[in-house]
Amino acid sequence: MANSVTRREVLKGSLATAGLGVLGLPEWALPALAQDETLVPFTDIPEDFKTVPAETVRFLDIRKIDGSPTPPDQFFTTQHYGHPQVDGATFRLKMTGLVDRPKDLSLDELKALGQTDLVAGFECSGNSGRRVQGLASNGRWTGVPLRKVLESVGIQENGLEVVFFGADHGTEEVEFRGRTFEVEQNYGRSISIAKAMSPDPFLAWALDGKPLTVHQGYPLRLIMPGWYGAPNVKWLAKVHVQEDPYLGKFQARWYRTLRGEMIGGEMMWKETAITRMRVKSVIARVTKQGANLNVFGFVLNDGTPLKSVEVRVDDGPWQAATLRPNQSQYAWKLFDFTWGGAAPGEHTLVSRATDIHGNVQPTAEELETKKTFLEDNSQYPRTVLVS
Ligand SMILES: Nc1nc2c(c(=O)[nH]1)N[C@H]1C(S)=C(S)[C@@H](COP(=O)(O)O)O[C@H]1N2
Ligand SMILES: [Mo]
Repeated sequence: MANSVTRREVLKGSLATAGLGVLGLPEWALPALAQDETLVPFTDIPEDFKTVPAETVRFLDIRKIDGSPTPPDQFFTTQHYGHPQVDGATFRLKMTGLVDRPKDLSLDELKALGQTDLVAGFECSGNSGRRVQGLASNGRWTGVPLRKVLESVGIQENGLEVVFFGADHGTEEVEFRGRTFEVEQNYGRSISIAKAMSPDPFLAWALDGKPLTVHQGYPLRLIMPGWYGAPNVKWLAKVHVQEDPYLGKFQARWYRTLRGEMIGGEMMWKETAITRMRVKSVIARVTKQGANLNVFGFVLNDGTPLKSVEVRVDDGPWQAATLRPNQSQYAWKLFDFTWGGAAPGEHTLVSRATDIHGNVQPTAEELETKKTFLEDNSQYPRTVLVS
């Protein structure tokens, strides 16, 4: 653990005397603690971990999660081509392709089609322990159901997919049998017509009751409740209905999972697109109160109700954690676990979530047949130093 805050550094109290938490944040930036409650430091956070590694990239400091949705200025953020500047006043969403009435819709016209409000959390499919699980957040979004927008233009019978293009673009190399073509393209993702017409997807213009920030896709983005970040297209510029599957880079090539599964006694290798979130629980904060340790964390998944969240301390048995009430089907789910009588020293804590369909959060070893690093929902053991 050469790369981590060492036990010695924590013990000698250098961080405490500087008044800084392990991520270099002042302690007051954390949710209010009870008077007799103190933060228990994690010893597994890489020393060089920064929550804001670049102007357009931000990780959430998951220790700051409380019961309310993530504030926009803390919401994690990342993208491929940087930030396009879009003027909300002159903005028009282009509706093109296999539709009866192609249209350019202003924000006001979209708002007149219907309004829905949903707390929905998501993580980047590349989120993992390497980023202290900070590529995840939970927002309250306001927007218009996608179905309403599609009904207003009418989908033609031969339409198969709806493709969403952002205003952001870049030059990409497209390889074909040893030849490479350089083409300019926009960020694009697609879903089936059936999914597009289902009640869930919506086009959001607000986060936390305010217009979207530039980071989150101002003025309009797609929200796919229960799905990973990549399909949630920001700076939405064009919605295009087509007869063929969309095979753009960020749909078919960049965001892919290669995984081996035993099916009918045979190993089957599958390459799949990044869609629904795999069930993942994360221990986000540990505090000490008297002789008890309060262990707190979150779960993200595809919206399937959970059967259980369990916590294991060191080599002990799995023990049930308590789930807080859901904010919505698609909000992240928060859990608490109380551990009585922790001896001073370093301990390992790990959690695992199980949904009602029997999907169990796997261990890292159980994920070994997943060869690509996306969709890493493995159990995330945390080390803490109890004083
Ligand atoms: N237009 C556009 N939308 C995009 C992306 C992008 O590069 N361009 N990146 C996607 C990815 S990979 C993620 S994880 C989420 C991040 O959303 P956030 O910045 O609001 O957290 O945006 C998605 N939507
Ligand atoms: Mo992502």
